[in-house]
Amino acid sequence: KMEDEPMMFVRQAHSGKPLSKVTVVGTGQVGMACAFSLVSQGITNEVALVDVFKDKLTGEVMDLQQGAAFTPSVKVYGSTDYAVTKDSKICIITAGARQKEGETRLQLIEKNVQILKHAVPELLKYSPNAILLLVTNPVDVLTYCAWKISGRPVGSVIGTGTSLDTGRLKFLIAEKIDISPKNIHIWIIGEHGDNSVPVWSRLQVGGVNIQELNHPSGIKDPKSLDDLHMAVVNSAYDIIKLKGYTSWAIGLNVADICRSILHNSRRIHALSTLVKGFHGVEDEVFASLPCVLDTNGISRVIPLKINDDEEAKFTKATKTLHEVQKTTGL
Ligand code: 6V0
Repeated sequence: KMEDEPMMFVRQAHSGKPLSKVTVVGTGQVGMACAFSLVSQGITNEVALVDVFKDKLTGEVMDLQQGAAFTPSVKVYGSTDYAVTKDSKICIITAGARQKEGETRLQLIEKNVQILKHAVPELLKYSPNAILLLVTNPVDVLTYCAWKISGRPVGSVIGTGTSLDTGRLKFLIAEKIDISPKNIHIWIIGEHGDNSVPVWSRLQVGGVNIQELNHPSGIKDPKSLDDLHMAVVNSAYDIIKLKGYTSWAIGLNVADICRSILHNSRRIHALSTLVKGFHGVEDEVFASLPCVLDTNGISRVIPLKINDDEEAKFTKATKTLHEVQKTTGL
């Protein structure tokens, strides 16, 4: 008889399970690439979207929800009201102006600081312990601003920083020598974008140092390395010229960072954080270094050994960033 049959679908009681909800603020090209990557890979089971532009937001929410039959089980919803973000573990900020053709990242600052002054307190009102993950440009300066506005511990306010630059470089090297990008060990540190610093002295492929690598592509030739870095620096400009914005690589990158946090993975990513005390930096400035990610955000910065030339470029970039930070008055 039906009554005697065991219950097949017992709902688990909610027993203080760690939070895994992810909020994405800004449903433009970048925000939606982040949301799509999170949903399609099932990195979280709940995504909340926020934007000021209601029609676009509603359309994006409907469109993504209607993929539910084809993805891992993820709840997607959105609102112009930040109440929808309640109890988020991670809040990703992609809202704001993006570079127009020929515009630099640093030129975006004024508009985007204003957005943060509203968004950060609203997010923390509903998720006081959330990790803030900044994507909006100029990402290093805005991560510093978000940290100041938030009053949160430094490890819980993170910028994507040079994780994208590093990923781009891994891809370009991988293509050149026909090895998976996952086996290329290289860091780009410092400022995301124009003044980023590739740490060539630490480049390894499957444990083999660059100087010992005899590949027919001549990859270890300094000119070849310089060209690869220039290609990374020009990536955003080239892609913006061709399609108007960049989205897929940053979306995948953000999802990968969220995975590391939500899985308490202790993986290392190049992220924007407070670099005072590293490589001779004395200013309270945000820039990228390799960082360990766990469930609370950045737990440690890796004291990477770099050569004098790399250190000089790193400290020069932090000086510029510090000057720009000061203009925000935060
Ligand atoms: P977009 O497509 O113009 O989207 C921006 C979105 O933000 C729009 O939907 C706006 O309606 C929304 N918005 C504006 N003001 C607010 C507000 N106050 N509150 C909520 N939402 C708001 O831009 P796109 O998505 O292409 O780029 C977003 C940002 O990401 C830009 O600053 C880019 O420069 C930056 N990127 C950063 C990268 C990185 O590596 N850190 C990489 C790519 C782009």
